[in-house]
Amino acid sequence: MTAFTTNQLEEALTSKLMVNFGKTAEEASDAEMLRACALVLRDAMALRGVETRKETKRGEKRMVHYLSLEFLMGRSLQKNAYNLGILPQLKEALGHLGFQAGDLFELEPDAGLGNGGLGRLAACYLDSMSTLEIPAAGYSICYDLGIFKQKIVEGQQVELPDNWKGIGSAWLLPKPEEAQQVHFGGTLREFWDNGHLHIVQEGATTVLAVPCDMEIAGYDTRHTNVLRLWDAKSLKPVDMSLYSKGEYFKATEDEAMAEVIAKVLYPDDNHVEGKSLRLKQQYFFVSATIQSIAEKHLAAYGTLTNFHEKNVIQINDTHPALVIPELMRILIDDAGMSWDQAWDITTHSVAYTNHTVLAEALEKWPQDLFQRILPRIWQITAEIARRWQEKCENFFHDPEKVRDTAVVWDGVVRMANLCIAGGMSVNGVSALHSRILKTDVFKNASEMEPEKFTNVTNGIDHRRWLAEINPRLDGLICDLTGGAYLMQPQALRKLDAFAGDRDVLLRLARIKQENKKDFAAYVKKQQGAVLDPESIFDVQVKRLHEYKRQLLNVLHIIALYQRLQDDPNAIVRPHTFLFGAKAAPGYAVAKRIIHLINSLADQIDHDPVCKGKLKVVFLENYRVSLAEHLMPASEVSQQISTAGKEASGTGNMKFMMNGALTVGTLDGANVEMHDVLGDENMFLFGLHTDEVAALRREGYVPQRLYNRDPVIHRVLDALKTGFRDGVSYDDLYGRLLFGDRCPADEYLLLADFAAYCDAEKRMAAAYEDPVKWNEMSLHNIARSGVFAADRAVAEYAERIWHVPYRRS
Ligand code: 26W
Repeated sequence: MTAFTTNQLEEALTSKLMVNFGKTAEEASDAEMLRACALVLRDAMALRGVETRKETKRGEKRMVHYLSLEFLMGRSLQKNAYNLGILPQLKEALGHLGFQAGDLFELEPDAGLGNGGLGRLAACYLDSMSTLEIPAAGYSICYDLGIFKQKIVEGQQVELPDNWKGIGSAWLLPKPEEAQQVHFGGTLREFWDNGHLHIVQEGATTVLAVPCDMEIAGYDTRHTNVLRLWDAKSLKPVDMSLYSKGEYFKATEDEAMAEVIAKVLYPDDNHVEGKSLRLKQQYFFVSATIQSIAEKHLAAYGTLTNFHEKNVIQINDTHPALVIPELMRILIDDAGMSWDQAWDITTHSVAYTNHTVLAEALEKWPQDLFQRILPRIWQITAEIARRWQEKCENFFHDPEKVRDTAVVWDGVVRMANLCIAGGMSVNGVSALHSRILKTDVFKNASEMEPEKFTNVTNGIDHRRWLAEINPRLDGLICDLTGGAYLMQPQALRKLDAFAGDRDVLLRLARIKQENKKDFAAYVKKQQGAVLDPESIFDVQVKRLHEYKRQLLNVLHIIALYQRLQDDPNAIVRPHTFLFGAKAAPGYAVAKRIIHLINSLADQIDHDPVCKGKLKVVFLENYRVSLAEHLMPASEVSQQISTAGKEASGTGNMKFMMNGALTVGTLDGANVEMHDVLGDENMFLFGLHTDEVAALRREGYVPQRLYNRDPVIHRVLDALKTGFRDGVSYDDLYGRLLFGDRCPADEYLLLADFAAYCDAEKRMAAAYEDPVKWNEMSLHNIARSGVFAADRAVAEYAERIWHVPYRRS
């Protein structure tokens, strides 16, 4: 069933090079060959995509539409070759043609159309939906610029534009004939005709949405779905009358206005800005998407009355929440349905996933902005809000609860409440997170509509995050248990049986060692830093946010450093702390923490006492492709958020699957990791959610800890003094002890500090017993199957989407 033999691939690549670049393989550059590879694979996938859609139509199957403002796809060549089952053939063909496959793969830019967890989750789910043969499509914006490239200059983050489309666009197939029009602004005119009230939006600005499709091939199947990325174009041609008058800029003004919508991904993670361009982006992609779905549905069934039977729309957080009023608009204004019928269809089509409980991340739009940009959508939203509020009033008879659950209140539109009102399902992304939604964040709404609330714990694409990136470990697993785990991740459990097998543990240790060497070579090449593969690789990689507590990790390293000052023999095992994190460009505190990590790294590098004992490295520009090099080489995974704040985490799962041991709090999916691993296979520490709440109620005073605990005292003082670069971190010191327009030590770093140091100590001690360590590592891999995206997507399919899927 393979798509290509080596020979066929060689031929296809050679002719692609000739047709596209007028070159032979000998003449072609790496970049040209990379493009040729992408085009050859894209052709093969496009063919399968056509077959898949035909089959979906023929079988009148229900289709899943996954809407997300972010898809953090990373690279595609190796992944697609892997899923098509032609990775070895591709490598061989490239070799014959005089190219090094590894170099070519490394040349591909990441498609970084996302910030962090939410975007990467969407990418992993696309893979599983195709692999499980679910008719599905993803929808987003075809940003010109993805997440910024991070450079570290003199210890500080500098953002550079991420122009990924040069080579990256080879995967995209533009479909201009399927373009949609999206209208902004203008005024509404109402008139009666034929006993019907009609509403038209006059004087609106129209933007053309042009789809660019990226094929998503499943593993071990011909099933191929599509990720539809909307590009924004101006409808109006350049105004030549202005142009001929010499007003060149004015002539292209409309064009520039339209195209700015798809210009750049907002680099904010867990923090809303409330910018009008962001609202325009949301409506742009939502409207284009729903129009395109409705158009195809009408073409297939001739009516929208059965829309909900044939379509389900999953919205990735509230960012696409406008699907609810937009679908209502299409059903009422375009299809002429009554409000009640339209509402019935909408509330049986849309499902909402919440990904964060942070108050500053919950989307709220000022009513006047909303109304100005989306006048008709505002009308519909206001009517949804009015009816929902009436229902809440009749249910609660409590003004406080009515206020809390309202969709529009005090001139503000609350998107999460809109999703609860208009959705058929609301889910959190880990057991703990879903419980917090029910008992805290959405307590009142869940009392009214308990049946809507559910949990689907996140999962990751284990074929990418294990098999593809860690071929040595994949080899060991296949030797011991066969390749069944690729389609049945729970089969990894069989590895548990080898925990007592010294040979297996030794092989596992060697694999990690080899991976560490590879990673050290990679880092040397990328940024010149020298890692000692004999040291512990202790890693914290994720977006930089105070709740994720990178600063707690830093405080512990400072304490270690100070111990080393007192006693140069305090550390026996060399320890390398690796950080990788992008800070939102406007998040000043996060940027200060990055600077601090680099100041500390520099101090340690220049202190002879630390030589061969302690090292800190900040990995520049953390992204999917860097994570792919890093995960197989990691030994310790830092998952240390304040309990109750991390919705799930998915990095934690990637580390576990690659055999790293977790130092973590009982937060997000760490709780479920602990359920399968027990205390003995991870290093838990810190306050639990209820203890966090209790401490806050009592009144948390971090200064007391500072005054009482000499270690904390000395560590914090070092922040104030700073390091050899002369930069003082007294702002961070002040934030921890006194707060700064926020509570002192809002995320309870000092409260958890002692417990954290102890956990690191237990971890370091465990490392000294390699047999024990590797046993634990093996258990982590063995029990990670439950965190496969295939399991998560199967749960969505069964409990929320009600669509069949391939079982193996
Ligand atoms: C509007 C600004 C904004 C942008 C992104 C607000 C909120 C977000 C996301 C919801 C933040 C995010 O990525 N959340 C993460 O989602 C992951 C996938 O479910 C979880 O594993 C992480 O715990 C959660 O932080």
